Amino acid sequence: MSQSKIKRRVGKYEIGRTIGEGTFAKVKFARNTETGEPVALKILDKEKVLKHKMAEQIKREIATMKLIKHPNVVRLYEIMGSKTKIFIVLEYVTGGELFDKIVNNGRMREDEARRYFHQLINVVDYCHSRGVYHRDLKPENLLLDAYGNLKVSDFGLSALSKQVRDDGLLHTTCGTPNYVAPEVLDDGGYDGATADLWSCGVILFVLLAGYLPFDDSNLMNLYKKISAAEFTCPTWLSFSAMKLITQILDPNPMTRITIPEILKDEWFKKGYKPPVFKEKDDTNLDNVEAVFKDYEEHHVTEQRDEQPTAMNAFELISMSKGLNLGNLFDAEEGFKRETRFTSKCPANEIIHKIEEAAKPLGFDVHKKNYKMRLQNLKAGRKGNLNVATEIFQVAPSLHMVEVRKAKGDTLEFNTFYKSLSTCLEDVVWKTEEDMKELHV
Ligand code: ISQ
Repeated sequence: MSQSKIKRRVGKYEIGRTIGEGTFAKVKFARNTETGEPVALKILDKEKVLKHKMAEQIKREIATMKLIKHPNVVRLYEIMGSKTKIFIVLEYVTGGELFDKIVNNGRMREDEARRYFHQLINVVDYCHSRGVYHRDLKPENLLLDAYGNLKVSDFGLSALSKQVRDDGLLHTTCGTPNYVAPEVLDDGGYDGATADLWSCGVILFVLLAGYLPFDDSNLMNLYKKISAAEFTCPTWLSFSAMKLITQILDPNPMTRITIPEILKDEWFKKGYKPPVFKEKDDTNLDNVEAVFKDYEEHHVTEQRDEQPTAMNAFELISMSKGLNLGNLFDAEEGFKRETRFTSKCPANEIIHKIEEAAKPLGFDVHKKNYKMRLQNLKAGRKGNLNVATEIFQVAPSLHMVEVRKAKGDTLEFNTFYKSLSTCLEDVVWKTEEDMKELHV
């Protein structure tokens, strides 16, 4: 027999496999059931977030991402909250991580690396112009879309410029050490803009060399190498590429090359195209504060959604009257105690209509997934009539509804079914009688 599929849903999103996992968040593939559009759903546990005093940082992340609408940045579409979780709905990109290309194919040709570097600098320039510093630029945050364009993700550690201290500098140390600027490791306070540029320099080096400029199994030695900007360029690097990398990987943030200077650099300028913005703003981000609070009216419903049991054509025929004569007639009374009809309405609508029809007839209605139990409150000839219904999916837009007497008098069941089918006139497509006529 066919099996029913358990699907998890959050609001209008149907949740699929896990595509990423971090300390505070899990990222799952999901699909918008209204539009069919795929999304990446970042799921945060509220309790964990509050326990680690991360709420402010996450609110900041969301506020930051709201400001960022760039073709090379993963878009934030929506944020939702349930009693226990926060859901961040993000653009889904299919090209994997940029650095998987290096892992699989080794270093890149200069033209290819330059194209990604152009896109990265465009993103960083755009973010900085809005007072947003990424502070965690690293390989895992560099994704590719289906066209091979860069998509920078995860602004989890970004900070708005208004959060700087009196000295005008940022003070949090974070990020993977290999990509982190020396002044960030020193923790004497740093400028987010020049620190991000250092990480871009490390990324460019890796694209062109195929390995890291600063690496050591010993963390102290790694810190020393980064602080002294102790790296050697591979022999295959062009002079102009080497010159640019050396100007970016300058351990002194005060003399490090700036974005306006990079835009004028000889190696960088080759084939440079400024970004093209063609944005439609369909984001729904008014409720950032609300999802963190315990306001039930703002909570999205989370459900494990049991789909109607799928049924193939063979199963459908074998359930129909012509082939399956068992249990259809009550031996004592000669009346049917089980019948079926087909419907072209969605399963939820069928359930709603059955409920609407049964209640005025004096039935108490219990629903569980795509099964219902209708209990007559008044006792009949053989006690209270109980009717069980179940919906089976035959095709995406065709359902079969089974209506069965579970308890009580069969004659009463037949009378009930007659009244029910009158109320369901616009739901029923073919009754069992219609189907019997088709068979003979
Ligand atoms: C978008 N698309 C694919 C994977 C992702 C992982 C993390 C954040 C966003 C993503």
